[in-house]
Amino acid sequence: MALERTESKARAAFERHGLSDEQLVAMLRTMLMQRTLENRGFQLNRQGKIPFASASEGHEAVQAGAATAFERGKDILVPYYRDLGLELGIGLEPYEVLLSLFARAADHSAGRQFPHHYASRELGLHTISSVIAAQLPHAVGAAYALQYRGERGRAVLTTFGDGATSEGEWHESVNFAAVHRLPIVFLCENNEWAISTPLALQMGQPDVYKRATGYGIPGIVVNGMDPIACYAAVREALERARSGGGPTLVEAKCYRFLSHTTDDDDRTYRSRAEVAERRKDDPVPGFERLLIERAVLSEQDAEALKRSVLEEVNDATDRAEAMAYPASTTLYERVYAESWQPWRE
Ligand SMILES: Cc1ncc(C[n+]2csc(CCOP(=O)(O)OP(=O)(O)O)c2C)c(N)n1
Ligand SMILES: [Mg+2]
Repeated sequence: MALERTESKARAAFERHGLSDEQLVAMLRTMLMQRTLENRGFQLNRQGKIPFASASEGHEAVQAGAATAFERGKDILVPYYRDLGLELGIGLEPYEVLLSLFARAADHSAGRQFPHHYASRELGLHTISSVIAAQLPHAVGAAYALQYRGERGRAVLTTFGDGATSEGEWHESVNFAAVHRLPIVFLCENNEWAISTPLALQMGQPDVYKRATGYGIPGIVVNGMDPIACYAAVREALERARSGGGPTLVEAKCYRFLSHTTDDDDRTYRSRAEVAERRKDDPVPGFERLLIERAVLSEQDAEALKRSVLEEVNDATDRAEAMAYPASTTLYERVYAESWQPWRE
């Protein structure tokens, strides 16, 4: 009886924005999967098995929240390179991630895209470019197409880092979307670093969302370490976009815990003390603790969840590693649509 009362009190005090237990556990699973896969990428790189992996530790909450607000089969995602959790959250499989990292023939692009640069028509996942802010005019173009074709109820979600907001394309894209009231959400994952450039050297005032005022669109700021708050902010913005209310700029304040990629060494430009201090806000154990405290899942359930994620990643690693590299005779395939060879035209 006493236990029941405690449980119901915990549940009553819990702002879940309409998310069911199943959705909350699915969000935690996506976050754990993202963390485990990123870890695997670094391990495989250090073992000399793959040339490169990127790192999104610290971005799990914003990405799991945004992915839950995204409507599969309707919305279009135009992400940037640090969005593994968003991609997993909308349906990308861990095995597909490993195929990309191992650059095997069975990968969507036959191992010819940069690692972690996914694309899927089925999932509404636009192909990714590593050129900073280059995705934004594409995202705005997709939103313009939705509006032009009168496809109501659909929206584009596009993401970028704090550094990307210094690019001309960022300003042009936000302005164009604002002028035409396009169905788009601009989600900034502000992790305070652009490789080795700190926020203070990136912009004169550190709140990206405030720029929305200058373009005449709503701007929202959210704690990027809180997946439920991120879900609520992105959902509100996507609903506005889908219902003809125009664009929104959402800024999620997060932090990049690891080096920029496996090719970077962040010890050369920031202190271990800074990183250790920010780790106290780590959203993955934080969300797990919250869900246990609020009786959404038990400690045993959480342990089982972590075991199942690790088993899935181990299995995906073994399967992907056993696959063949693409044959050299297929060099020109799966680069352009329908294996088009523009240099032969
Ligand atoms: C146009 C362009 N300039 C520079 C680079 C090199 N570069 C790759 S990632 C990066 C930092 C971007 O930082 P931010 O937008 O904050 O995203 P984050 O990596 O922190 O998530 C830079 C400068 C690039 N890829 N494209
Ligand atoms: Mg950044």
